[in-house]
Amino acid sequence: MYSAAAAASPPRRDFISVTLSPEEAVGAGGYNNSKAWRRRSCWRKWKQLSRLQRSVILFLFAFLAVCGVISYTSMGEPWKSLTNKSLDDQRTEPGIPGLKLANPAVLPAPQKADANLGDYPELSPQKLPKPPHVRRGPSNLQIKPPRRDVRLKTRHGTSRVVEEPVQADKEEKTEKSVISWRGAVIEPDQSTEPPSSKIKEPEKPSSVEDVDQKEPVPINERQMAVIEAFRHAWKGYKDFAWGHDELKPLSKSYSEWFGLGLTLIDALDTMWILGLKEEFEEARKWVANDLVFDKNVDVNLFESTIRILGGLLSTYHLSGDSLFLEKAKEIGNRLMPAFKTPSKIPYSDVNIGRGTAHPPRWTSDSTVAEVTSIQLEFRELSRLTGDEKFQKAVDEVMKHVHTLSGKNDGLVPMFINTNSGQFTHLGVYTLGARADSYYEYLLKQWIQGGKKENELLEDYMRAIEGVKKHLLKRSQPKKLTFVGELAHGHFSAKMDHLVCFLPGTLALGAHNGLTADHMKLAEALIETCYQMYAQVETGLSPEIVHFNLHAQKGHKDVEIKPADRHNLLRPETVESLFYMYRFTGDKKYQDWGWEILQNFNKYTRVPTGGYTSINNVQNPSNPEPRDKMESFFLGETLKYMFLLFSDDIDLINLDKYVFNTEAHPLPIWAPA
Ligand code: DMJ
Repeated sequence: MYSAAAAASPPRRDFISVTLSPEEAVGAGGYNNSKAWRRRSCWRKWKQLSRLQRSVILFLFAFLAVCGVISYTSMGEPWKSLTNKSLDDQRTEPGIPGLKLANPAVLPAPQKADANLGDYPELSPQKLPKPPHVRRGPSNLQIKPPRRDVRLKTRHGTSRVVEEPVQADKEEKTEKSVISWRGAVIEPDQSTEPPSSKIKEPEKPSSVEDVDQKEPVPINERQMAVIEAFRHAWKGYKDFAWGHDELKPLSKSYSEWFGLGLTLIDALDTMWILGLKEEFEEARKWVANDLVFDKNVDVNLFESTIRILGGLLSTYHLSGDSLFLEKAKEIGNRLMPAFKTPSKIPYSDVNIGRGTAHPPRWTSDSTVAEVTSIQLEFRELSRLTGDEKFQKAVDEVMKHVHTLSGKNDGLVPMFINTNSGQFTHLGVYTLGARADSYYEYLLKQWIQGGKKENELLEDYMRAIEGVKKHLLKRSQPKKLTFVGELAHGHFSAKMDHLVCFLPGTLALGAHNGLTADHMKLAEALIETCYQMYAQVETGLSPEIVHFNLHAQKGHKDVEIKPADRHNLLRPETVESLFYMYRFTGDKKYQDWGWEILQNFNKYTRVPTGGYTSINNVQNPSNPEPRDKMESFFLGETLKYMFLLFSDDIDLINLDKYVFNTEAHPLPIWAPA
């Protein structure tokens, strides 16, 4: 039994103590290691040696000492760089105490030019010396460094000097290739040489002249949240859908559309912009080893142009890696059969293995937005390859559409016939599905081509007037300006989420010198697009809304029909928020985007990796996940989020790049 007395008295311990004096120990032949004894014994032994033996030992000591000094000085450098490297590994993200930067953005931490560059060849897109697969980048990203030193800047605000070789003749011959903090290739003057031996020197875009020497802006906390979201999405794709078109995050599987790794290709330049080097390198390996276009598969011309061709071209521009240009050329060539039609208006589908093309089974029509939103990509492909056929084919479509009758004050119908070349289903006008990016590409081609192609501008200006005249109305009770639709003279207050590209496009036009009026309209429309999120229970927009034209008690501006209440993780509103913030600096646009990102995280994030489309934005307790992550979530939505939260106007400078309709930046060409 447990008693209080037993608990109070400490337990008894028995022990024996033994003490030995040093003398006793030695006398007994024991071990004595005292310092004094050791010194006496050594000296006695030294004295017992002959003079010759002592001289030999002294000489050996002197020799070893000299060797030691020499080897210490030669090992110092690697040791120092090793120490620096481990410090770099531990550095934290500026502005976010304690947050370790697992993957530094675009450029690695400063290193000496010659130190440890070969340590991580597979992780470093900006290796020195130049890796075999990276040829020189496109001319628009080549900027001439100062002669003696090249100052490289990282997004973390650090900079380093790469020392150039001392010998002048070596300087001329050595082909150096380093990549700046934003991925632009900085090389000694090579602008007379083409990117690849087979490729004609591309026309220089305007950005050649501008040397970006400003200090970069560090990544902020919201951008880090985007990186985290991207990584989460990528984890799902990598674990369950690697090399396939789309992730099905709930069933932990994938869906195939073209069988071309659509998500992976769409996400390449996003990874580059976000600075996810490891992920980028892994994806690059897949493109190099596993991306095969020689397959008996039907692809949609428009979708594969904007996602695959566009994605490869922009990745080529950002990375300078010729692999992507080679792949772009291949897919470009394989898509060309689509243009072999009686009218030269391309078919919607191409079999990229067989080299045949056809319209959908039920019609010989193509969609207007599809045939008029492939131009930025094919024109750029011609510029890079020197092969005019790509540009000729798509320019012909635009010229033809320019002359067509059936428009309503610049507004186009949704279908065009591939035999007759005429618009069909006349009388229905929308800025949404099937017509949307026609308007976007009028402006963007004009910008891409150096603002010289007047017909494009004319068509764009006329179309915006058409929008104002026929499609603009204001809702009740908040008087939100929205873009409806017109069907045979009847106005419908229906607006697709897709239309939310328009505020961004209008703002881009105003930035490029078009009427300030367009900016006013952009401001009004982006407010509406934001309300399409804010007025909904989950804070996420449905695919389509209907606006109330008459005030009714208890009714909001936005009404949602049961068939329209899904959300596919689409980018258009975030895209426009990005343009609006770039051009106005008004922080409210960043705050709106931040709200949207948080709601994506709340209602569409799948714990095991990936994000999913949902069926019901009106039900926060069960948004009904659809089990699909569209490739544009990584290609567009998260990229525009990251750019929206950035205060760095040089992070894809809008005076140097124009985004295709899938958010892949392509260079603006210099005026002739
Ligand atoms: C993307 O593929 C492109 O943005 C296209 O222009 C419209 N649809 C999706 C995104 O919503």
